[in-house]
Amino acid sequence: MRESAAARLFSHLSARSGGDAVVFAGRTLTFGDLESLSRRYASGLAALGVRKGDRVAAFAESLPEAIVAMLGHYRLGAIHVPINTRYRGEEAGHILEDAGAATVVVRAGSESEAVLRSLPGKRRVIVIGGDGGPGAVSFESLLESSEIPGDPPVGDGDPAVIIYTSGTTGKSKGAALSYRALVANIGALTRLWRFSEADRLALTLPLFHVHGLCIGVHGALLSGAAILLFERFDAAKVVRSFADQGATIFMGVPTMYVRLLELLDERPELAASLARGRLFTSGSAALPAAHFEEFQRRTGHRILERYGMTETLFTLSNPYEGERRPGTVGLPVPGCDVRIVEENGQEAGEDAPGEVLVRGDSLMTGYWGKPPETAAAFRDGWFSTGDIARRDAAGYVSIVGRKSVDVIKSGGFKISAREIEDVLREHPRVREVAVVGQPDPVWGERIVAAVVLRDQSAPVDAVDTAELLNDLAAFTGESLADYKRLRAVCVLRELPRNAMGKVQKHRILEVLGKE
Ligand code: MLC
Ligand code: AMP
Repeated sequence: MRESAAARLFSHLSARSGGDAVVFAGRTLTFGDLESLSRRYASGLAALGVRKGDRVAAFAESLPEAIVAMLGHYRLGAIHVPINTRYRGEEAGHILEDAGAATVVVRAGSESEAVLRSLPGKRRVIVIGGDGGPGAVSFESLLESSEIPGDPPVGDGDPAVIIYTSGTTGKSKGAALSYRALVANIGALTRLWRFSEADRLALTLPLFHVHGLCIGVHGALLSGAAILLFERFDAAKVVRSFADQGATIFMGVPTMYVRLLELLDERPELAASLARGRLFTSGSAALPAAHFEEFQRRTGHRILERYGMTETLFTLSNPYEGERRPGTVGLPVPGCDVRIVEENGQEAGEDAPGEVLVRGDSLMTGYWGKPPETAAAFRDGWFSTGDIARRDAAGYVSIVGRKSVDVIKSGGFKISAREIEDVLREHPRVREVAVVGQPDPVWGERIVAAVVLRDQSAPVDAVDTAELLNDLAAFTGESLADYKRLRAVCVLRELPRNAMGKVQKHRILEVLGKE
């Protein structure tokens, strides 16, 4: 009988029980430890009443416990719902409500714990590294339970995780990803990239998005590689992991490569440590060709760029052995069908721009609890990514833009312009506002707002924009994550609109470009 997808995820836990699985701050968990701890945690959770299909949220930083928790949730058939730890009350509260997560894992003393405690509603809180406190359960106490026996009670099509992602609408939606999608796609991608038991992956990406959680954690589980886990990205620590901890792979968003290159500018001798690595990959946003070339010049490595999306996982990748072309995201990953179509649905010709449509096992089963939104995201069984791309004669795809101006990508985080506009409209000084992503060399895009003030008594160029920016940024900071902070503001007499009254955001970008 064919091994189930879940069984494949767990296979190295017993087969490589003595091998390093997660190394974190001087602590090492072997695959055998992951096996035993996840069985104990699952059994403790079951005793609390958590059942198959229940959603359990993890509002916790990158810690080995977060990986144990995820595996424990899988063992029960509970659905793992990671939450961005930069989120403030409303953002996190929305996910807990939308997913119907009655149980949440947090770290004692963290900002997430404070955010969680401030939220209305009753839920079961599991606290890592503390005694639990009033009304909470200590994570460590659950590890004292006896090991739950047997295999995860799940089918390949059951959801393993729900990952929340912003879209063109204000509030985030949860993409439900099945065991089949995770194992088929991450298995294919990591085979393509030759992940093996000999690898040690320096993982500094957060564990609440598909980049870090799916390629990072699931890729390591499927291939038996070790994870060198970091609580946050730090360029110097990444270099040290190659020098001292035997790291062989680093995966990053382009902003992380900017930081690594800045460090190499200051200390060129560190390039030798990175040169020892086997593979450097980039994704989540476009890697400028100049960074690719500079990194190669310094370290000898050609960064392998690939393309993905929460809803589809990873559908295009440069080859491991063939040519890695800067400025492109390569060719379809095995198991993924990729089309580039014009507005009328016809296949775009060679080098002609069109929308990327994707089909295959890697796709989400749907947005959690949102059948109409799910249906709207598909065209005849193909998922519409909203990304605009071209395919060259050799089949290499380049991402050249996005259909919606309301989606911003900054430092690899997806941000909804509408969500920020909705908050800014509540500010007493703001009559109208339009938020856009302005191209930025470090972040890819930075968040900028064009504002029409209620008080029109002063000429627009007499407004103190530095003061206004501080005021508006402080205001959004009360309810939105730090990375959604406005980085610049311009004051207009009125927003540019077309004949239908629709705000023309590209014209705002033109105004900003001239400033
Ligand atoms: C941090 N800051 C950001 C930011 N991250 N600003 C804009 N965009 C971001 N992404 C700001 C903070 O608000 C703060 O601003 C200042 O930077 C310092 O904060 P920090 O926490 O010290 O920053 P740092 O740790 O350096 O974070 C940078 C980063 C981080 C690049 C490491 O953004 C990151 O982890 N990005 C990865 C996101 C990711 O995993 N995406 C994958 C999505 S999945 P101030 O003003 O308060 O000082 C996906 C699919 C696919 O996209 O294909 O992979
Ligand atoms: P997310 O919804 O956070 O998963 O982000 C997915 C989006 O990130 C995609 O729709 C693309 O817009 C963008 N993206 C991912 N990888 C790349 C890449 N290599 N180049 C350009 N854009 C990318």
